Amino acid sequence: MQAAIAAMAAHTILLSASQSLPMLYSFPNPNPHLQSPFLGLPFKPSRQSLTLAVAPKPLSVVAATKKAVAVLKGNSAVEGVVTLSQEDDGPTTVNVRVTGLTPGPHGFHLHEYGDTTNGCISTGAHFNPNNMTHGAPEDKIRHAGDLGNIVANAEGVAEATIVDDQIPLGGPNAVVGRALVVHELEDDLGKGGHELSLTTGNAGGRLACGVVGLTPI
Ligand SMILES: [Cu+2]
Ligand SMILES: [Zn+2]
Repeated sequence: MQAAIAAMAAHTILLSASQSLPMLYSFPNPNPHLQSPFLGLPFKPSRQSLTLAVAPKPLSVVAATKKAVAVLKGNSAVEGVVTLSQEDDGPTTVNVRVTGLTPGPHGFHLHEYGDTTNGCISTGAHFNPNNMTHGAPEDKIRHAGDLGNIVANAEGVAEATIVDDQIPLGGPNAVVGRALVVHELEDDLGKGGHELSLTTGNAGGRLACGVVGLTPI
């Protein structure tokens, strides 16, 4: 499963969890025999295989799951909860629900600092450990924090599931302690030709933000 997710594009935005689950998790296997460790060969117990079976090896490998959450708030009616989870060194799955938005797309980024001393302004610029210019999540040249847009429906609710490999919850580029920000306007993904396109996507003001913090698994 992890491999299947990792094999997908570096970044996938799916509009809702209910849509995403079948896409992410149903990969029909046309030939279940291929899953056999013996690849269809007749299995004859032998002294060698017996030895292998009892050879000392590390205790069962337990997947290292990390989970985090950000509670988004600001100076307006916009608020939300974002959960992040990562298995081992795989991509991070981000589940987003933000309410109180104007209908339509809103830029959604991981900003550098988890500092909300001066509201969302003090979260700094987009998280950019590789010194790139602003782009779309699927671009090679992008800030690590560029998560594209979330889209609010007529009720002002935006729900999305984002799978991205540049926002790990551990290691040198961990995003824990940084902040997620939802913006007033659509992120032009670096392609709008505005003077801010290559830095912020010209996504306008910061409506709400929240610091990413670890949660129990
Ligand atoms: Cu932003
Ligand atoms: Zn950016």
